[in-house]
Amino acid sequence: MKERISIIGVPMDLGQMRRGVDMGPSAIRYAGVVERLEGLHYEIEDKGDIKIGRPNREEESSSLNNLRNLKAVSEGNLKLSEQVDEVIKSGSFPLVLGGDHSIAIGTLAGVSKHYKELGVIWYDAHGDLNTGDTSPSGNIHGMPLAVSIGLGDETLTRIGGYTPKVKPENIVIIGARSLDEGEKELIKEKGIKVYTMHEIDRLGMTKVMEETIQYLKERTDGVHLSLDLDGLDPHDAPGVGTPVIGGISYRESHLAMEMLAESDIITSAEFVEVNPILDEKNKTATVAVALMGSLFGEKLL
Ligand code: B3U
Ligand code: MN
Ligand code: MN
Repeated sequence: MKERISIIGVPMDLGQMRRGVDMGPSAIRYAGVVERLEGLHYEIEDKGDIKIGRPNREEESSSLNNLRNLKAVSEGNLKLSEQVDEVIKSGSFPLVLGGDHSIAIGTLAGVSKHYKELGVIWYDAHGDLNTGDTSPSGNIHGMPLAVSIGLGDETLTRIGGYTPKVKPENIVIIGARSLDEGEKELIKEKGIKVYTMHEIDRLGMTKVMEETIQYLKERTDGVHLSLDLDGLDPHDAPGVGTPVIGGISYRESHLAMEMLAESDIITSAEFVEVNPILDEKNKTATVAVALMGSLFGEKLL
């Protein structure tokens, strides 16, 4: 792991319908992310928040090709990709705070320039593998993984000037339990590795992480962790826009982060979908910060 971590906040709420997730970066800062990581002896640079434009009334009410707020989402992601790129060039570890999951489009556009075989761990209740054609909602936060493998609207897939960002065989999805039909087909067609809740229950998180780490070590030269807090059970992370019961527990998630820290494979990370308006006393942001602690090497003893 690098010695310097650069935090980038992305107050994006336009990739979905519930307001409040734009306050995620503030909630995570308030929960003490800087202090927590400084306590682990990292040098922390907080780069503040990316400015996200507001769509005008007309843009907000119309949705071109089933892609809500396409213009503002793509512009925000372009800015994010440039910042992430700069952070990596400066020798620092990019830690991106969301915001809804549409921001993974920009993060991956910035990260993937630096790796030949970028790996991605997608920790999420959802697949986020929709395109405008398959999406039931038109919400771009349900599309970023599809975009990163080159599927969907060019405005999104071409951010950073190249596509795709990631190969399907370099992706591991963990925690899936709400997949749309089009996403299931795509997973099969592209051979994406998925540990649904069924496999997590059956194998246990230890085995799931051992296999994931081994799989990615064999084929990648850098791994991005994209952690959607709705991957966790809503009991442990209630402050998310689309909670799905039967999720990964707080303890399993800590174990997963600790095993990633031990493996030393993670080269960038983002924590997304924290919505303080839907939360209980900032619990979800607090959980996010605790998981970051484990990811960056915090130990119980
Ligand atoms: N798959 C659905 C729901 C969804 C995706 N991501 C979240 N919810 N958070 C969709 O709208 O694409
Ligand atoms: Mn997601
Ligand atoms: Mn999700």
